[in-house]
Amino acid sequence: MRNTPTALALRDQILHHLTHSQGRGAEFATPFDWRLAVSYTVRDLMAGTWVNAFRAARDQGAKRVYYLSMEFLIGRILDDAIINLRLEKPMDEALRMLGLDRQEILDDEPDAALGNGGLGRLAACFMESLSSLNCPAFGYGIRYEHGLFRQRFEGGQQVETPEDWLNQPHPWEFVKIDYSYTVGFKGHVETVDGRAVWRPGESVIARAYDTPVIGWGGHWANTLRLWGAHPTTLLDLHRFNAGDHTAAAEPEALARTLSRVLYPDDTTGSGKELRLKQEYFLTSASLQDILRRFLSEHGDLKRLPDKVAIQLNDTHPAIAGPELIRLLMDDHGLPFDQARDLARGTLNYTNHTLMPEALERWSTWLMGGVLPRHMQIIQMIDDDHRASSGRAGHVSIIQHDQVQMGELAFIMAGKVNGVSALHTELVKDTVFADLHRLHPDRIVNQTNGVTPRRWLRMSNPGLAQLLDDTIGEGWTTDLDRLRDLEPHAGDAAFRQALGGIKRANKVWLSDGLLAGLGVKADPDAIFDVQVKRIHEYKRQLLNILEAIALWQRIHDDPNGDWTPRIKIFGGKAAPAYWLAKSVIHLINDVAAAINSDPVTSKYLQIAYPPNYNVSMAEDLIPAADLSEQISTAGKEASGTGNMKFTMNGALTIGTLDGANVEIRDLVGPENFFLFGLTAAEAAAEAATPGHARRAIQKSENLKAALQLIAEGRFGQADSYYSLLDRTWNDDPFLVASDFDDYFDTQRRVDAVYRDSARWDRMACLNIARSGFFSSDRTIRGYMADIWHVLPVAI
Ligand code: HBZ
Repeated sequence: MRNTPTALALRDQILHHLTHSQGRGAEFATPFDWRLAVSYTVRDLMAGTWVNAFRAARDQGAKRVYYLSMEFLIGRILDDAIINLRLEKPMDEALRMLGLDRQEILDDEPDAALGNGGLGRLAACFMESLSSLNCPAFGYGIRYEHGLFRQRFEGGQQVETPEDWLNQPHPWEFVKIDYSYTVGFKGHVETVDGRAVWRPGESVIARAYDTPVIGWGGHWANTLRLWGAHPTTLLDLHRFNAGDHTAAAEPEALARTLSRVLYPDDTTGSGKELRLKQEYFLTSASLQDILRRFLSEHGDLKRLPDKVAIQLNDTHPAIAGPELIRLLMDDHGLPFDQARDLARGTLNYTNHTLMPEALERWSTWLMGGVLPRHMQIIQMIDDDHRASSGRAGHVSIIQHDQVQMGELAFIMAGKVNGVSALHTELVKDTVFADLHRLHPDRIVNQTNGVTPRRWLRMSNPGLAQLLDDTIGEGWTTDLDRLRDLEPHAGDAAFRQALGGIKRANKVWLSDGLLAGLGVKADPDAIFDVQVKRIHEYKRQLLNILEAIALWQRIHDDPNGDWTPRIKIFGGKAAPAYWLAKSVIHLINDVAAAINSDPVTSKYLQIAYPPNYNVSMAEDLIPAADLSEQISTAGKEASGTGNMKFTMNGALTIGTLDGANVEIRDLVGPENFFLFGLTAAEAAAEAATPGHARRAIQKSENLKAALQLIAEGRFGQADSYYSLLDRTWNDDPFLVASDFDDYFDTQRRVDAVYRDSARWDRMACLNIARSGFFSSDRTIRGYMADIWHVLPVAI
């Protein structure tokens, strides 16, 4: 067991790093210098555990988990590391001794925004849980120089600027220059002595940059290994000597584009060659690294499935099937059948969406050009699968000259999982119905979860303290213990304490909103929060239309007994997703009109802070009263924000979609504001011609709200013609059909909020019953049902 250092020792180490790592004297140091000195001090305390954990796994011949993901949305590292190492108290004291402002130091750290949204953040929560559970694991990803773009608003519209977190030293990483692999592209395939030999036309070097991920208590640390792309030759000396200095640096520039930027499309794929190359770059480097480690530890390739479990985070690394077969056949001389079986014994695939536009497909022309050997192997896999599945030849990986990555991932996986109970059933019934009939045991469910260390202990220290004092610290690693709070729901003093913490979080957020946006949020108003990517199916439009309708009702009766509310939005739209961008514009235009209305401003305010990211979520979620989870039923695979809100004592207004279904079952229907069509009803409604127009005609509130937009009451009407046209004539996500039920349910929220004893009781029960949504539970499920991996003791 590690000894916790004293405050004095920490202070001395920070001063040591200030001099010896930053080269600064204390009197000249900026917050940046101090933050780096503090980070190096904390990193020193993780490194020993990290090295020992790797050694223990190796000495015990343990099976390891490899999580392959194009995204790891980790956010800031420093505070999380301090908390998991249990350093809060001595570190606070050390910073005080040095006269430093703790918050200023923490806020200096840029977010590592190497992801778009839920899928990337899930990978980050999983990494933390794997370490907290002593499960030997590596996360493999790409070290993007530019993470997800920064968002600004100009005239209410989204403007994107590049993110540049690596434009400064990144104190957490260790470069492992000896772990470098060549990754090839293009070229041709030859047959030499009866064996296929791929001669790539281009290649780059993948270099390992490691970040330790420390678990709770500092007992174990795994590795997040991010690949940076480097040229095989640094400089074209020929061209340099000929005087063409720019062209001489081309190899470097070309290689580095591979790890330059994160693709900002989430549910809409982009189909670009560079993206395919990035996917292969990640996959090939990771598999080469995995095989190298396996061979050095175990030797015999037949044991690969006993020692290696690989998880594919969506289809983005699905080229892993053909790549692993290629390595086993072409480099190690195994026959196809054996290579296929070893690959299938090792690989598993998680599906995160049913949205047809998100299902990856590559033209055989592009795939054959960029990865000619893989195209041959995909053909072999496809033929083999068709031959082995009897007459059921109707499932093909290659269809209409396209390689379908979902089918490829499914066929090459031992297990395929969905991310909530409802989603998994829909995966069986829709996208993979035919494959499910052929392989009825392959699809399993693993409902998502979130790490309670970051999402409770770190982001809501007030609540964490109350929990420690009331039920003990055990909840941190065993979130089911939150159940012990249930008896306290009837205790007025406890409820008051809980309400007081929420109010303090709201005051803190109000101050931030006032300083940052000039929006005045009354801490006694309902803090109604919708934060997530902007997407039609997530229905931010439904929320803002409800705001317009409510504003009108308040105008009708300005002396009525309205419940004050502030609606807070956060989220980015994919840069090419015009309708989503138009929703952003509308929210900002409506906010401008409503916030400046003297008649209604004490009852209704709207705030949309730009550039929503992990750090902003950590400020918003603990201050929320109401969590908006209002996607069209059947469209949101799971959601994970919904879980964070529940744990932090917000009540949910939501549809029966994704993990909302499980949240409602667990917290109890009486503690959840349900509205809207079910998944089956929604599918039927969407298929009924004229549904939108009919629903709008029936709803006075909605018709009037749409009318105000069309009249130009919010900015210029012509900005919103496409949005209005889509709502009236198409409305595939059923904003109109669900509107009245949503509006009425919001009025029920208003009424319940006024009874603060009742509200606080419901909030308490939401927290008490949220234990299931710990990512520790999710990871235990993967370990038992998919990976067959055991934890390791040091
Ligand atoms: O994955 C999300 C789901 O929408 C959400 O319901 C679920 O909770 C979460 C974790 O399972 N999906 C994504 O976030 N998807 C992406 O971010 C994405 C990124 C790049 C793509 C496609 C999708 O090319």
